[in-house]
Parts: sequence; structure tokens; C-alpha cells
Amino acid sequence: MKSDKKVRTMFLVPSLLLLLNAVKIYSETIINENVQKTCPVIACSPGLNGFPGKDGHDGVKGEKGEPGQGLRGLQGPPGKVGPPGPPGTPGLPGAVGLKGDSGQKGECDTYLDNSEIQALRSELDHIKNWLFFSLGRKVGKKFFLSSGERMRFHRVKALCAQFQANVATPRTAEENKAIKHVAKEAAFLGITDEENEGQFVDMVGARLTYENWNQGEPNNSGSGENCVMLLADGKWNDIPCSDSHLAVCEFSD
Ligand SMILES: [Ca+2]
Ligand SMILES: [Ca+2]
Repeated sequence: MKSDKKVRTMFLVPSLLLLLNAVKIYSETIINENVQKTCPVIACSPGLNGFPGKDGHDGVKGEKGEPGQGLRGLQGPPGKVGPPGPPGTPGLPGAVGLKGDSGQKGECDTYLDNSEIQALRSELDHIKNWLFFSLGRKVGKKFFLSSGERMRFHRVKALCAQFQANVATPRTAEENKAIKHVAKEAAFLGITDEENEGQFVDMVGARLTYENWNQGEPNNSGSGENCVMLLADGKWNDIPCSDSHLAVCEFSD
């Protein structure tokens, strides 16, 4: 009995092993079909499975996908202006600029053209002629005018200088006559010998080129006579400068 049992066991064990192996293969095949359908179906056979194949190459990179479907929010208002920053360091001085253009003409030139200026000069000449016709005398380019006042010689000089004029000094008989006409009485002339006694000169120190002394003059009478007056008849007499006589000035055109 023991030998029969031993014989059945010898045949039964390999059969069970084959059966278990077949069940295992079948189970793995079913699982593979469910997980990866691209895998080929492994026939259910009693053979052993081979080793898994190598990993395949990476596929081509896909295109960029479409943006998401969610709505984008609106842009908010700008924020408040921040506080001012600290002042920066001063910049370097710039280069010296080029010389500017010439300025415009003066205001008078802007409003008066040459014809208008000429008209004004002509009008001024008319006024001068009227003035000397009634009050003075004109000889050449010299005008003789009197203030009608009597004063000492040094005041006469100051008065004439105030009007950019000189004390009347006759250079010719015609000028001497004109001064006599303006004065109509004794008047100082612009002649002295204060610097050198007996040597009479004009107001700039020049020797005289015309003289019209009265007879016996100049005589430097009394304590001294260093100024000259024009007498009513047009003759000259040396007199003290401290006397008071009419002031007559001469103006240049
Ligand atoms: Ca004298
Ligand atoms: Ca005298």
C-alpha cells in the first residue's frame, strides 16, 4: 500500500505544479490586458514569460495649450503719488554759450525814420530863427543871447557854462556889432588879463586876433582892471572883474 501511495504522489505533484503555473500565467495575462491594452495578448500557453522590453524613445513635444477659460479681472486704479524724493546733487556748469546777435535799434530809431528826423531839425531851425530875431543875434554859426541880468564876471562865466555856452567874445567887427545889438548897454566880454597883466586872452587862453579898445584903454586903472566890458558904442574898456554888468553868452550852432 505504501508503494502505491508513493507512486500516485510521484505523478500527482508534477501535475499540480503544471496546473498552478498555468493558472498564474492566465491571471497575469488578464491583468496586462486590463492595464495596458496596447500590449499584445499573450497566448495562454504553458510557456514561460520573457523579459520586459526596453523603454521607448520620448515622444515629440506637444503644442502649447489654449489659455484657461477663467475671466481675467479689470485693472485697478493707479495708486497714490508717493512722497518726493530727496534733492539730487547739483549738475556740472554748462559750457559758455556763443555770442548773441546784435540788439535792436534804440527806441527812438524805431519810431522815427530819417524823413521825420529831418522834419524835426527843420522845425528846430525855424524856432531858433524866431528866437534870435526877437532876442538875439546870429553871426555865422554863433548865436549871441543875453539873460538881461547884471552880475560879476565870474558869475557870467558860470551862467554861460550852465547852458553849454561861453561868455560872448567878438572875433570880428560883425560879431562885436551883434553883441552890442543884443546888449544895448555895457556888457562883459570873454576877455581877461588875470594870468599875465597887460596880455589879454580869451576864455581858453588864446591871444586875441581882434581888438576894439576905446582910446586910452586898456589902462589897468586904480587897483587893477583885468576884465573887459563892451561900451554902448561898441568900444572896449578894461574894468575890475568885481563890477556888475550885463551877461551875454555865445552859443555854437
Ligand atoms: Ca589888467
Ligand atoms: Ca580901463
